[in-house]
Amino acid sequence: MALDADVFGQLLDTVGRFVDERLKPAEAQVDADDAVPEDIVKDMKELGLFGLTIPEDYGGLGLTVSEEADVAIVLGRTSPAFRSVFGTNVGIGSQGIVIDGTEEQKRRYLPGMASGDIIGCFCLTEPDSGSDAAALRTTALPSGNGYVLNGTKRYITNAPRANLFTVMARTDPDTPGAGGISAFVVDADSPGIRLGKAEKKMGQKGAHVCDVIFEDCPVPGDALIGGVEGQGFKTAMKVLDRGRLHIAAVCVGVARRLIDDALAYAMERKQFGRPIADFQLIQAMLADSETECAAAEALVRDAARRKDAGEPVVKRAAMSKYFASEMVGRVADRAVQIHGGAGYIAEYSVERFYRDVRLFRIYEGTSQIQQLIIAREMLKEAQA
Ligand code: COS
Repeated sequence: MALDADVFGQLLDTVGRFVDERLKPAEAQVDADDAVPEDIVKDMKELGLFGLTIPEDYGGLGLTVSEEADVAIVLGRTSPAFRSVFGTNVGIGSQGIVIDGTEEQKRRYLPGMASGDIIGCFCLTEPDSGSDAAALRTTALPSGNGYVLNGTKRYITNAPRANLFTVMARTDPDTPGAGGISAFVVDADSPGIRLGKAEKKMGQKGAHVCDVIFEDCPVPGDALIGGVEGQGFKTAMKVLDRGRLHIAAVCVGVARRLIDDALAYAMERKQFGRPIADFQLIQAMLADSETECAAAEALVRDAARRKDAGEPVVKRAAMSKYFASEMVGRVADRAVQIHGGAGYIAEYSVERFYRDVRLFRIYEGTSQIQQLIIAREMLKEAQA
């Protein structure tokens, strides 16, 4: 349900102030330390950021997809690592339970996720199964009243801090592909769970990923999401549809920040006796970035509005993620170019953002997977 317009307006203002006054000044330190300070995490909890999309009945704010996009655009104006702290609780780490969980699973986990006391993450990717998610090999074989998990999940965002994993695993090894996959909620302190080493990444320093290894890890029968076997792949895809819209909105916010920084630099920096913003080749780069950012924003907002109206948005979510993530890559590249030599120097935030945005074209489905989904949906529509 949508929030009252005034209440939502206040939320957006508060988040905007938090971004400008609290997060932006800490960006360089977070990048240098590869850690988001705990006092900032505490403030995020107090602001309710962990519970943005969790329904109000379970202690969250229950934002609509359009409202979530608005907030994500504002949050995009600072380092993506900050969003990552609560991003899995807002998106892929909670939505499996929100969308397909039993009432008992919702009551048990969502209030803690909304408050930030439980950090959730999403375990789909494996060493040999990335884009081909239905090829995953982790097994959840029946044992007593429950299951035993075995397998390795790779590059799991927030795993080092997680209390709860949504795990896609094969309950029916004889059924290849999507049909044999089920989804589970697994407490991180269950026996038989080991974390891999923290990976060193190109960017988004302060956001952490590692492997999650399940070795004869017992889970109770009521850990099966929705209580039905064989639905796990579909749960994962539904989660990703919403997640991809969220990431697209973040890309719009980051692009807006990069455009603002590039414009400010171009107006300040003088060459040939004039601000470089006076030169048409610089103006062309600014104009392209501004236009592409506005186009991505329109695409994301339209898809979000349609999703709130109950329309299927598989194609539009993929289009939004594809266009917005590629767009912010181009915008970051131009922002570095406008900064010239300074753009390659770590003191300027465009250097950091250039590295940070590279991930948007990869996670929650690569650009190539989005293209494939878009074209498949087009063919389905044409054949209907
Ligand atoms: N919502 C609901 N159901 C969906 C769906 C969606 N968005 N997408 C697919 N499904 C259903 C299909 O309808 C099909 O159901 P039936 O068997 O009942 O017909 C089932 O799921 C299998 O779908 P499909 O045949 O399309 O699966 P594919 O193996 O061909 O793969 C892609 C689909 C490539 C789209 C999928 O594997 C994918 O998104 N890969 C990228 C994974 C990813 O984003 N990883 C990032 C890591 S997580 S941060």
